[in-house]
Amino acid sequence: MKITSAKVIVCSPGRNFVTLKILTDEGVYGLGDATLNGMEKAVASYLENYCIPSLIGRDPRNTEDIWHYFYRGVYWRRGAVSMTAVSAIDMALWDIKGKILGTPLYNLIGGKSREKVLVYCHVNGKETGEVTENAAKAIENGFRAVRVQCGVPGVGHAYGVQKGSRAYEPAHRGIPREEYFDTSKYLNFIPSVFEKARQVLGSDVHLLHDVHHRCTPVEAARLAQELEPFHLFWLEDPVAGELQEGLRMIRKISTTPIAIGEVFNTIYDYTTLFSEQLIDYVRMPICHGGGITHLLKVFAMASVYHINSGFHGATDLSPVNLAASIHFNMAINNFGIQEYMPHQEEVNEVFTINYVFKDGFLNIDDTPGTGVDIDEKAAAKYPYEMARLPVNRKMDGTMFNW
Ligand code: CS2
Ligand code: MG
Repeated sequence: MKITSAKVIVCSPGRNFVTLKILTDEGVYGLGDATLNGMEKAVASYLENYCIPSLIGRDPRNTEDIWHYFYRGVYWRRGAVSMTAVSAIDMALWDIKGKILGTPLYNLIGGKSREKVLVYCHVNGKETGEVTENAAKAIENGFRAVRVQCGVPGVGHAYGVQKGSRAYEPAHRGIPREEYFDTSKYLNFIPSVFEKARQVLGSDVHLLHDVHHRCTPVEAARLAQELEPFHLFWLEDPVAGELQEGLRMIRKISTTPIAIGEVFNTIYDYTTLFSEQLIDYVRMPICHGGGITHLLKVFAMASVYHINSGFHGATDLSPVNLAASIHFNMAINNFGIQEYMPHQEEVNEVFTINYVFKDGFLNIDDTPGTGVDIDEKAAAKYPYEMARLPVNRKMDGTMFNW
């Protein structure tokens, strides 16, 4: 069996997505998600100009060797752009493997450890009352876990809180916007939101919060400590985490569970975090963290240190990635939770999906491979439009030292 061609499909049904399609001499093809929010064309170009020419003629079943060829065989290893490309290749090859063996992806990586996958949704609001009202609605709609983000008094626009009733989307068309943030106002305010949320919502629902890497270690430690009485499921990306040792201070001071790494892309971003047990959940998603092949290794290591999965699942990751994540979460022993934000309607015109949300969980069917397909004609109706994530400054205009 041989790879005969591969193509990169860039489309924008509401937001930009990059999909890799690998075709074989047996007529079977596989799909991989290569979307990197705000850097879509960089990944597409790396795939088209550098990866695809060396994929042609290889046996698609050799997932391990091909992974090492594209990771270790490349002089300039790692980095978000190249790892997103490696992830997409790997995902597409596992999709092919499932299709030729006639079995869903989860069967290839351990079978089912569970029948369905616990998810959390996003809940936002301009102020505390709106947040608790929206959280109550989400719980009524079946969610058992909600991520709570709130506007901060005195901070014009808090990242992670959508404007008006539009679907949450942090990227904006055109060049990056510059936004302003005040960490001390944020730190003084956020614990009161969770105090209110617990009063209104009770103690059963899982509450999560995303700091979006906006604190230094000492600020994050204070926040984790002050949120302790409200028993969060996790505090996400409290610090940027490039300096892995920075997490030690948070851990020493608080028992609030920590999730980190939606912007990480290899196991080497986690070695200190794992071996010193500085975190509880891994955020690195399949489409940015080296695909199925690499994440199986990451989660084998995480399991030794009692660390669980908590994959990134915002709408800027495509349905191909979400389906692969559900399979992965079904199979591994150390599953924690999956982020789930339903995609906009137009996305379903382009992608055919095989998962469904019910009573707080995602369920997936037993279509061979990953189970998601793309309609290329529909994709062509939605051409790429540049959209970028914002840049953040302190109120006085200085760039942050996060
Ligand atoms: C966020 C994302 O879902 C999350 O946890 O951090 O919304 C993130 O801001 C975007 O995915 C960035 O592309
Ligand atoms: Mg996040």
